[in-house]
Amino acid sequence: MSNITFTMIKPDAVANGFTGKIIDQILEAGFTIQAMKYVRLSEETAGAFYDIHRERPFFKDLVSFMTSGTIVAAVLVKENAVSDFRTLIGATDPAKAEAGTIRNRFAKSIEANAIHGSDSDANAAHEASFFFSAFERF
Ligand code: 3AN
Repeated sequence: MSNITFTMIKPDAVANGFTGKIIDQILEAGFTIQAMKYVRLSEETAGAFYDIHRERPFFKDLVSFMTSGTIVAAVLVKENAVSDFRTLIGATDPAKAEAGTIRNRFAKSIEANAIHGSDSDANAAHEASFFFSAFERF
């Protein structure tokens, strides 16, 4: 069972002023924050992060969206973190996300979907170390 997951509050949610509300909902759900920072992704960094989607039709738009503004990257700790966090954020498409989930409350579209959550323990570990050095994790 995992105890960490990696998240990004995406440019749409940061620009719309939802950062505080989203962090509050994450803490209320029992997660603690091991690391957190503002980041502005370059095309290269966003492309590397989403490398598994490189062949997908939405890849170019995804990179352009993720580099369009500041994001908040964070490593979160909780028992069963990956799965519980996916439940908390809701489906990729906010129109299909359950009521009360972060994407249901704050996302506008499948692309501008407010927040990222790792989809496996292996990816959580990889994504956390992609963004944070050991000195930035507490
Ligand atoms: P999730 O973030 O729910 O794990 P993934 O990993 O399948 O979803 O997709 C990564 C990101 O790519 C999504 N968060 C979303 O921003 C974007 N994305 C996924 N599917 C689509 C799609 N059909 N059209 C546009 N963007 C998409």
